[in-house]
Amino acid sequence: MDQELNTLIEQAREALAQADDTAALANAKARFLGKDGAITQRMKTLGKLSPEERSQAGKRLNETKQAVEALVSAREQALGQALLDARLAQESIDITLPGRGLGSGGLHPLTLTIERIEAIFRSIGFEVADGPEIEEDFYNFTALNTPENHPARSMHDTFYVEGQDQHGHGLLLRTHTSPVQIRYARLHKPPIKVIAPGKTYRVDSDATHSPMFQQFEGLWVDEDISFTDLKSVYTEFLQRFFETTELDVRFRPSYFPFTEPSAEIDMRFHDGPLAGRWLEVSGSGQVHPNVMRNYGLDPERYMGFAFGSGVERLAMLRYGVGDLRLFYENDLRFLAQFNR
Ligand code: 2NM
Repeated sequence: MDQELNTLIEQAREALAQADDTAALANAKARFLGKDGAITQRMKTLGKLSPEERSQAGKRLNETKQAVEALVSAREQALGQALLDARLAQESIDITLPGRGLGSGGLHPLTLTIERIEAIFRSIGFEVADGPEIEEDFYNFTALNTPENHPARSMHDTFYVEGQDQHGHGLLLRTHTSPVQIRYARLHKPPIKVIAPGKTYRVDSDATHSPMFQQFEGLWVDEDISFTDLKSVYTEFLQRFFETTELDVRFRPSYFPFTEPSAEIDMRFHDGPLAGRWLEVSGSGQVHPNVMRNYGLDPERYMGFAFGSGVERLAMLRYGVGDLRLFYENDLRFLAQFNR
């Protein structure tokens, strides 16, 4: 009997040593201590023995059971420690690696572009003005000589805001920054030299149009100026913006309700990847007499020149960006390139 139980303990020791995960360990444990396990089976046979034999055999069997239980818990501990060691080794942190750094952040390429535009125009005597993005119908269209039935006023082109302001005026998201110039011109005496950069909104969305885009419009009102002043200012701006005098500028007749005559401004690089191609960069013109009257100024006395350009378009040309949408996707791999 003793010999048999010693063999049982040795078998358990061996089975447990071979169990190298929790499932195998549970199986091995069940083989000896489970409901049908070797030790449990023997417990059940004790009842057939005489009282003296039973006490003796029971004592021996209990000792055996305790020995096996001790083996099981030792194995459980060893295995648990091994699993923990493996996890720690796998999830360990190499503290000798260099840190990721604080990531100092930077300005958006369109913000950098607007700052650049502002600096150039300030240096040639222009002020920078801004105004509301939710604008009154009057400042956005009516004051700019845009008739009631003009297509730009349709729901297909303009985002209208529900309700009215406290004076009963219809509201919309400004479609250009010209209303800022109306507001500015009504508060200042000529000579007026101002640019109005900022966000504008139109119902439009594809590879070259975003429903929100940024513009800067310029206005110069004085007594003795002519179209040549507009030409020289804008040409100077382009040369400074692109950091080269190796470019041509042309004014091509066009139409805007708020200017007469009106012109598109095209430019052409002499060198580089875009060399030789005319690129449209701005609209422009002489301020329409009706608009001049809405400034509160006499069109017989004052001349005005205005232009309106897209910030995204100029930034794309300057940085060689092929898709407008990159500016608005907030992908850091794109944005980080402008802050090095
Ligand atoms: C453009 C093209 C031509 C423009 C006109 C005015 C104002 F207020 F003086 F009437 N501001 N901006 C203008 C003129 C804008 O954008 C394509």
